[in-house]
Amino acid sequence: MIMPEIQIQIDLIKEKLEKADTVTVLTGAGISADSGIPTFRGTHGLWKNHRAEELATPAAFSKNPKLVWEWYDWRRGLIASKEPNAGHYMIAEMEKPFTRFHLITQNVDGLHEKAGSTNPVELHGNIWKVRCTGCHGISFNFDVPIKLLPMCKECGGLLRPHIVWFGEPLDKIDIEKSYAAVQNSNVVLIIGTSGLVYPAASLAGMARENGAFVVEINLERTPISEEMDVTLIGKAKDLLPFFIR
Ligand code: BJW
Ligand code: ZN
Repeated sequence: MIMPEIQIQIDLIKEKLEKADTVTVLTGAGISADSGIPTFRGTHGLWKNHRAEELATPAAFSKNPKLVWEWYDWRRGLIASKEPNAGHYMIAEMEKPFTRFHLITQNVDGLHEKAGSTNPVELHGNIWKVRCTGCHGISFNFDVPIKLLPMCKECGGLLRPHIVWFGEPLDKIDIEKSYAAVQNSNVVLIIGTSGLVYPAASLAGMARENGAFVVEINLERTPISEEMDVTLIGKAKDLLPFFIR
């Protein structure tokens, strides 16, 4: 049973999507929460009493690479046991009806591609890739568990997760693609992100300034809700099926 005020919001979003030819979706950890992957913030985001913010930094890795790798190894094991949910599949389905469709994700779990999305921009990297701290070579590594500490086959250097940590720059091409996508979209959907981490959090405002109709789907309002045309409160996996045409 859908509340009438939510139905009005859904109908408005559907109308905007009907008329749109360029659509961008930005996702965060909330889309994968429905697959059983914990989000970063809130009480469920803790790992052995460490907060993600304490582990996902270059300083934490320099100080204690084993601790940081143990956290990533735990997360890789968890992610490997999970499957995409209806939300991921609906987003993959949304690629079809529009002339241009862009998917930007802050997630590193690879579940969008597993659900069939083609070429998502992975703003914060990918947990299945490793990067050498010596020669900077990037490769896939799907070992679960991964042998700690992992070393580079080319130069013997220490490998790190190919993930963007706090204070590190995002890939220039990824960020340019993301800005161009939101600046040229008729509709932008911001799904399951707390809107706390920049520059990803700036994409909603940028979209709105450029005339897009901006929709947020989240369990609760966020610091970027003010920048939205509509905030739909609910689970991504329950709400996204309304927008398939
Ligand atoms: C559901 C749901 C359901 C639950 N359905 N919803 C401007 C202002 C202030 C600060 C900065 C700024 N610009 C840059 C900064 C600094 C910093 C930053 O943003 N800090 C803020 C926290 C204050 N940014 C950076 O450092 C970035 N780098 C940078 O800017 O570099 C500049 C530079 C240039 C040149 C040289 C050097 C530097 C890098 C940011 C990297 C973020 N990395 C992380 C960790 C690595 C990934 C990993 O290990 O997995 O990425 S942090 C973590 O947060 C992770 C996430 O991708 C990211 C975003 O989190 P997300 O996805 O929003 O998850 P949650 O948990 O926060 O929220 C989940 C949401 O889902 C909640 O709202 C729920 O309600 C909802 N939800 N279930 C729908 N079923
Ligand atoms: Zn190397």
